[in-house]
Amino acid sequence: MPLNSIINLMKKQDIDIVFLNDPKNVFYVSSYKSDPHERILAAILFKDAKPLLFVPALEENDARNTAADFDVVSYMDTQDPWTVLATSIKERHSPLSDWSIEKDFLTVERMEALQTNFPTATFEHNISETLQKMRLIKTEHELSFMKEAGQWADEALKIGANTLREGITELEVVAEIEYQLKKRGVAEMSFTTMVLFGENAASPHGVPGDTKLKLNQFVLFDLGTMHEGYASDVTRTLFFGDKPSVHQQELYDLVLAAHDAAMAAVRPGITAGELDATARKIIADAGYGRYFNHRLGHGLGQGVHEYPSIMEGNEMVLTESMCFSIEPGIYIEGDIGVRVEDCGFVSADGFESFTHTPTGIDAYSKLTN
Ligand SMILES: [Mn+2]
Repeated sequence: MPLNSIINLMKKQDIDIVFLNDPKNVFYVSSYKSDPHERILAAILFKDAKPLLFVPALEENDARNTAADFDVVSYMDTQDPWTVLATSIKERHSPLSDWSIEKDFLTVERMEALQTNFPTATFEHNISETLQKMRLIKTEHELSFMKEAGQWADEALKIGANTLREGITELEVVAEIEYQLKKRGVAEMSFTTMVLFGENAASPHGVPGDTKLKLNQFVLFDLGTMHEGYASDVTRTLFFGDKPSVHQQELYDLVLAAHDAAMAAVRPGITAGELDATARKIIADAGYGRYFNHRLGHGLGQGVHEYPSIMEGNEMVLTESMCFSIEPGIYIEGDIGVRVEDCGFVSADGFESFTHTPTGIDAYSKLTN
């Protein structure tokens, strides 16, 4: 339980109050997920008292029904939230001197409001890094959500593959994937769904448009779904047509070899930089190094921009239950783009993927029969 771990840490380090207002951290400790926009949402943890969840009045019922370990306190838009908050905190009969705050998130304005209301308190401790490190290592609970998000991403690829036909546009394929997923209860994608035909895939961050699909083209899908607040992320490059050219086959096989080598190299103890190098060497040795123009992968959790970053120079040691993507690619402008990506976690002896869609240049037929 993240909440108990933090409270134990507070006791050890003699921290009286932890003030969290990053919605991701609030969700992590309370299970209450919300985007409060400009309003204040905060989880306040005490060394010696029950934690508080501070929410706008319109969210009070949702928060109460979700955050069982918290007392929920709310404020109306017409009230000064800081006055309400300060009153509730002072009622806790817990020491209020040493605060730990999110130095990477708390705005100066909010910091000043806290100082005004608690003039004798100190705000020196920084809880940000502690939470980042905790969130790196997923609990069983989190892993189970991510596995389910991965299954839906696999399903999305299947829908996408079965939608392909000559003349269909990239955006039509995106629309069909998201329509079918929503009908099955998937409310949210992890990021903007990407479907790119042929040379459009030569931009790793390409934007789907009205390009029509032709025979003997690659179709690059990069997508993910959210499940219970956790993301998945998968990429497949499918060959649509009769027979790939030698060039298409060569580049596809190269990217897949890099992907497979990296997947096989994961184990507790390898560094992020070493893992990146494993895949990069295969592509570079074949002469395409300069066309693999991004890091091998990124961390994954409540979003797709978490730690660890799987890139050259990152000496972070990968350990069990860290989650990330492995996604080598080759991009040649005006010609071709190929990427193969799976996401998963470090297990006791390797990499366990959340996504299981077939790979290989014949994957399209496996998804559509
Ligand atoms: Mn990714």
